[in-house]
Amino acid sequence: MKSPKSQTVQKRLLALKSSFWLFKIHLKWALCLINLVVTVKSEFPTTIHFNYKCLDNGNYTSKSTYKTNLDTLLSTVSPSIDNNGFYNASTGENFDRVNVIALCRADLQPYKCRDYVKNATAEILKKCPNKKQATLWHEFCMVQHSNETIFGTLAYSPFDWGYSEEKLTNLDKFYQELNILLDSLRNQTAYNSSPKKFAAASRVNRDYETTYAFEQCTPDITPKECDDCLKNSVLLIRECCDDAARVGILRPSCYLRFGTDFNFYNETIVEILKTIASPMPPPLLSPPPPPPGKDVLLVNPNFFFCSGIYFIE
Ligand SMILES: *[C@@H]1O[C@H](CO)[C@@H](O)[C@H](O)[C@H]1NC(C)=O
Ligand SMILES: *[C@@H]1O[C@H](CO)[C@@H](O)[C@H](O)[C@H]1NC(C)=O
Ligand SMILES: *[C@@H]1O[C@H](CO)[C@@H](O)[C@H](O)[C@H]1NC(C)=O
Ligand SMILES: *[C@@H]1O[C@H](CO)[C@@H](O)[C@H](O)[C@H]1NC(C)=O
Ligand SMILES: *[C@@H]1O[C@H](CO)[C@@H](O)[C@H](O)[C@H]1NC(C)=O
Ligand SMILES: CC(=O)N[C@H]1CO[C@H](CO)[C@@H](O)[C@@H]1O
Repeated sequence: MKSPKSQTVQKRLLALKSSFWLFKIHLKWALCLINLVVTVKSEFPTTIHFNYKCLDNGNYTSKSTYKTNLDTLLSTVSPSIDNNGFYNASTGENFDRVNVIALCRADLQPYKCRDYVKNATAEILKKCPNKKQATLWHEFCMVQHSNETIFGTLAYSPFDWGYSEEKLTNLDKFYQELNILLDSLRNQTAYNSSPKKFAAASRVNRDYETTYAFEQCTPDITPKECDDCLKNSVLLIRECCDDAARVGILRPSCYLRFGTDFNFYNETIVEILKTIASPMPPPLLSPPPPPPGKDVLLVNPNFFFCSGIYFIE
């Protein structure tokens, strides 16, 4: 990993900066309205931010089979991405083989996922022209293409981050509280049994009204790998981001974001997905009694149950 500190100056105010200013404007209006309406719900930031990394591991030329394959493959992403917001596919043979993975943030409606992913697949070609390997994080989705196999592979890098101008105060207390929230979300994200590997929640603490956090992994890695990926992202928080009040850590295999006061995720969808996922019955609650005199593979039903859902609250 390269030293995150050295990039701090250039990275300052990256992705989350203008959403913060938007938020401030919203907040002013919200404060004006607060006597009139009981609940003031904030909206998603309207500005779409992009982070991307073009890898210097091979170029393709504009007339090549590789380019044709890449264009073809990227054009299938938006129409084919599933309702869980995940897509992986490959096309071509040998040195012309292209692989792609796309993942939408779990709190998006499918039609928005398709729109954003369409935009992201077009952007990645613009941002990383002629590059065989590239990763782009759109505000609401991630697209990655490579000539190497990427499906089912835990990838910490390339990685990137974004953070706000607004700084935290009372750091030790804040990070202590934040870690409780992030650890519990990490467990839920990695070990929940739904096809969407994510968790989101908020936590009230003394100095900041509320901290909101969101974690997600691509569904093609193991729970343990997801857990490791997010653990690494948590460790980066205090190194990358100047103790900012809003931070996003972007990796190919996992996504982590938190922010104070402003709820950046769609709580309605998060709640719906929680109620769908929570009561999931363990698949083998009462296994049939083994027929006498035969060897059987005993499966502890608690394994399924315990590796299932960890919704706290
Ligand atoms: C991907 O491209 C790089 C650079 O052209 C090459 O060194 C590498 O072997 C390729 N990988 C595969 C799996 O073809
Ligand atoms: C790819 O092209 C860039 C310039 O666009 C060049 O600097 C780089 O060395 C090339 N990489 C390879 C592996 O040929
Ligand atoms: C992607 O969307 C952004 C704004 O949301 C827009 O500025 C950009 O032009 C779009 N890119 C493409 C390739 O359509
Ligand atoms: C996360 O889950 C592990 C077991 O899977 C458990 O030991 C640990 O206490 C859990 N942590 C939290 C914060 O829930
Ligand atoms: C959140 O999701 C709900 C339910 O799908 C939708 O009606 C609402 O427009 C979404 N909010 C935003 C800000 O996208
Ligand atoms: C969910 C999904 O599309 N999975 C596919 C990803 O790619 C691998 C390898 O090409 C397939 O085996 C999976 O079915």
